[in-house]
Amino acid sequence: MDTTATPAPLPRPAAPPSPGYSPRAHPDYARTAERRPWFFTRPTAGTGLVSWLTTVDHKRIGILYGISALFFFLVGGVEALLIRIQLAVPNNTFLTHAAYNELFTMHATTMIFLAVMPLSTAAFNYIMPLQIGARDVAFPRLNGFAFWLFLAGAIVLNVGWFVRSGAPDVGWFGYAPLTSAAYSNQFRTDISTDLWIVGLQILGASSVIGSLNFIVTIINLRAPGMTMMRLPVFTWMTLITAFLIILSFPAITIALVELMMDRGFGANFFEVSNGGLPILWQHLFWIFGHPEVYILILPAMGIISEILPCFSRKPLFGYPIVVFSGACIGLLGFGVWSHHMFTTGMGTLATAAFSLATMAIAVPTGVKIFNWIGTLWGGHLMMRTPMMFALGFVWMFMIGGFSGIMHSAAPADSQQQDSYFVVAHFHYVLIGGSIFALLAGIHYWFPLVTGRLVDEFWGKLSFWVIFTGFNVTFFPMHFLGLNGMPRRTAVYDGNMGWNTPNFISTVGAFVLGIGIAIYFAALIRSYRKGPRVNRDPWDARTLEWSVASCPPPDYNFAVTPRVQARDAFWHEKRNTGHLPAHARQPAPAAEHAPGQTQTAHASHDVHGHGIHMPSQSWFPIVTALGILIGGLFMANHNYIGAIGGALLLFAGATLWAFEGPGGYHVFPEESNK
Ligand code: HEM
Ligand SMILES: [Cu+2]
Repeated sequence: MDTTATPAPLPRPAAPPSPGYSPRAHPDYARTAERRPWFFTRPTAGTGLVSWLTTVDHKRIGILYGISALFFFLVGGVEALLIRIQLAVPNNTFLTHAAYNELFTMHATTMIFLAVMPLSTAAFNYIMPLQIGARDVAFPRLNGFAFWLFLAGAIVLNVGWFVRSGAPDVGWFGYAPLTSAAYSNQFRTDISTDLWIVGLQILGASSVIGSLNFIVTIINLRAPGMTMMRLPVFTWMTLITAFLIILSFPAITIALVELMMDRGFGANFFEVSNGGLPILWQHLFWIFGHPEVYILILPAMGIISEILPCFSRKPLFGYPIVVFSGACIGLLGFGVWSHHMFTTGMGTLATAAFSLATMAIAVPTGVKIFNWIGTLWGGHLMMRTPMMFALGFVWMFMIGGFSGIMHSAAPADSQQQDSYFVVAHFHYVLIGGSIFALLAGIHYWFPLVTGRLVDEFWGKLSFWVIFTGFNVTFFPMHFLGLNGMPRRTAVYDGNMGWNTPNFISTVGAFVLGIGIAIYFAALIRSYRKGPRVNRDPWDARTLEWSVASCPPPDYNFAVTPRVQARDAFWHEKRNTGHLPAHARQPAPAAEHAPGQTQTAHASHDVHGHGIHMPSQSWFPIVTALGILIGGLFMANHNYIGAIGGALLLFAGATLWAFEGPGGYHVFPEESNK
């Protein structure tokens, strides 16, 4: 099918008699409502709590993800500061060993699953559909469900702080046999490991559901003319990340089910005294765990690949290479999991093979870095805050990459393994990489989402404080590691020579914390009284900036964009001096013809027919509530309660299925006034 051809213009009928925005007033809505029992009435609140609980709009769901993720980012940050206080001086008694274990477990789990991943998901949700010129994701209610499920998983993981047996304390890697019944569940009184198992399962389900939605959206809902090789890089990285999620999460799902069987029902997968294999846990965990680190970094690479060209006033250097190296990283990421297991005694052949495969990943990663530098080269650099964070990303991600290559050599890793050197490495990639890119992205897209610019002075100040604090915290850890300081221990002796670097590191952590506080203060301040922007403040390249206003209207685009080239929006602004057709005022609308199918709408909306919008729904949140209740009872080994939760889940899903398609129409030229 030739998607680039422009269809012949249709005659334009007169303006519609029906009002623009009120779904209640629409004849379609009235007709469906009278035939249906009350519980099938689709909620219509446009503002207020109910509108957020029942929303199916990808932009609102993106905001929900973003705000929850930022909240958990702060929680994880406080946990980190507590850990750093404990390690500031030798033989400290600020924390008990038990509390320390809970803190480092929850810090890692929170940062990975409840902060970085959902922050990326927030951007996938808000930005990706706009970048491809779509009205929403493919399955809007499923999208809402994925968010509520995420929140349910986050709650299950964190309720441990408020119950007697405490928060999960087995490490985010949950190594068997530490997690087995014998070590952490002797008399069925300790539910913290069960909270960890159930919480991760729920989060996994949420991620897989969300990813399937993104994949279908990117494959099916691209604007006419947007071929795969014209896709913005951020959308490409969304697609690759989504594939990594659906291919890697099944491994940990299986591992967690086996662990649950071991603990709850006396199965024997991992208990070595009964003939089980603890190493099986490590394989299953890292088959998930290594791709997971690319799930954290690929969206960041996508964000950087949008920001650097925009603020260099140049197209991305080597677009196809950036895309293919991203796919390469994704594929290779599945073949290197055992580099986390060099010291388990896998045998020389396996060790050598995984060592080589791991080194190979540095190639596509390095290629990307050269492309970013090529983009900057000769560019007209605009040093605004998003650019500062993006440049910080490139520099610190390189440092993290170098130490990564260092422990890809098995002999070196057998020394570095479980030392602070590894802690330094992955914080350079996770904070210097993922978090810096996400902070850059928040500044970059803030005007799109809120209609206001962030104050440059406070933005830049926060960058320098964060940058300084981060390096002061983590750079000394390389030396602590090389001097033999082990990771995951609560105390150390005073005459090991580790005192000064540890103290410096703790001071740095507080500087970093202050920087983050300044960053958030700047956001909140700008949200209230930052200068307003109408549209496209950065003179950007991609379609999300071609919307008629900031924030974009509910329906995103009054007229579906048509794409002739990569960076078409940018070229059109340059070459013709005006905005592309879809970005200008929408055409007058036609009267809505009752009885038309949704597909007919989709193909006709261009001709002023009105835009078909999905209705809100209660059932995603009801279904997720069933999973939350069931999950909490499950973790508590209360199987009657768990069945109760499952029944609510079943009821929610069934009603959801029979709720019907819903939907209403919007007439942009009315609502734009
Ligand atoms: C050039 C690319 C990279 C290479 C060669 C590399 C290599 C490695 C290796 C060999 C280990 C095992 C260290 C050990 O013995 O414990 C490791 C650990 C780790 N890496 Fe990377 N890595 C790279 C990039 C990344 C990225 C992009 C992330 C995340 C965004 C990441 C996050 C982690 C984490 C969290 C651990 C610690 C896992 C644990 O708990 O033991 N790495 N890396
Ligand atoms: Cu790995």
